[in-house]
Amino acid sequence: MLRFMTAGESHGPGLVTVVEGLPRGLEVSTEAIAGELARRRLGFGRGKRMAIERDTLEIMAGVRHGQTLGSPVAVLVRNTEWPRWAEEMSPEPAPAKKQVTRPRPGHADLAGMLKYGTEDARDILERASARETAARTVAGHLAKTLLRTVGVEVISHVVSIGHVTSEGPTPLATDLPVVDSSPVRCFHEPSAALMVELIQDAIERRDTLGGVFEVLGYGVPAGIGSHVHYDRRLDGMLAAGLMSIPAIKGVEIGDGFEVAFLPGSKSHDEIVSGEVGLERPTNRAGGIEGGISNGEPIRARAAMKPLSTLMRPLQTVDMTTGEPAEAVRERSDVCAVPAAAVVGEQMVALTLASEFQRKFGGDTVGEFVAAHRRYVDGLVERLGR
Ligand code: EPS
Repeated sequence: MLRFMTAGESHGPGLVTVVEGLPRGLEVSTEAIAGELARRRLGFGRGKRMAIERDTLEIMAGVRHGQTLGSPVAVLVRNTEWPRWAEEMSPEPAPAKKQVTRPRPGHADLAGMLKYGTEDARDILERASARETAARTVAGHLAKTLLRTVGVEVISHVVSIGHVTSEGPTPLATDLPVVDSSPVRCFHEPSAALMVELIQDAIERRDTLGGVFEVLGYGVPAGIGSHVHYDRRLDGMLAAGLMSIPAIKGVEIGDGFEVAFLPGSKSHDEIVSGEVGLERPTNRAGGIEGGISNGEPIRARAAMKPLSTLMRPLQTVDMTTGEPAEAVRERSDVCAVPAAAVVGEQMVALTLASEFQRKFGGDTVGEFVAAHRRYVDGLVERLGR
């Protein structure tokens, strides 16, 4: 099993990721991790910080001469903005100069202040910030690297921003560079242009926008996940992973919400005996039946709410005076759906890699790949593929 943990505040000195459970012999490079981090920073509608800050990273443990050792991998991503925040966020004892006392509706601010007994929302918002997803991206990149050794690719694309929905087809794994080159990571250029227009309009109105993204997992064989325990169902684990991304309020697997409006005759994927074994003419189930992958591409969507930091602030209460007030205006993004989609890839990759590890195990990449090969060969034999 693969486990990971992140630590770090948005404006602290840096983010730390520790990933445990990777086999020995996985090829890892600082440059490749940096490439993944750069993908998360893409997207029209992100704030000023993304333009001025760099993600400088250092592998601190678990890798030698470009390969994992089998020990925990630790990576540090420094916040290059730290010098500007060194006093405000200092770990040394000192009173805070400016407290954030006007919680933003929709943000973790108020609930966190109540939970932790503080009148300074900075203690909450620093960790609730989506900056943390940079650390997850490091872990997700390692998970993807492991999955690639057995031919699995995880990609994402933006399906909608606000009321604009993509008219395009579902991208294949090889289409990822095209998706990444879109300013909103949408696979249909005319729809992308409309999304950019809508975000531009939101910038001018000093508002924010949410949307929906889809994550696709290609090359996942049948048999990942389980129907026997509620907490080992692949759909449940994917939903939890995606829902854990900041600002995500809805998740569906395959045609999830749509089939709830249809009869059974139009909701399932019939099984036919084709030329190369069993085939499914459709994939409404999103590659998962009964909590187990069925060999079709994994398809999961997540809905992101509009970000709760508005430059035209919503009504709130000042927690020190109890008086009505305007919510605090922290620097933020107008739309972060393209970035969230990249984070969605990481959560799906981490979930899949963990389940692959559970099924195929091994202390070395060689053992992992061999166990996967044996299993897939067995499937091919049984299905006549
Ligand atoms: C974020 C607010 C902005 C974003 C940040 C997430 O931060 P700042 O207030 O420092 O400009 O830039 O995202 C990142 C730093 C990142 O790396 O994704 C928030 O409120 O969640």
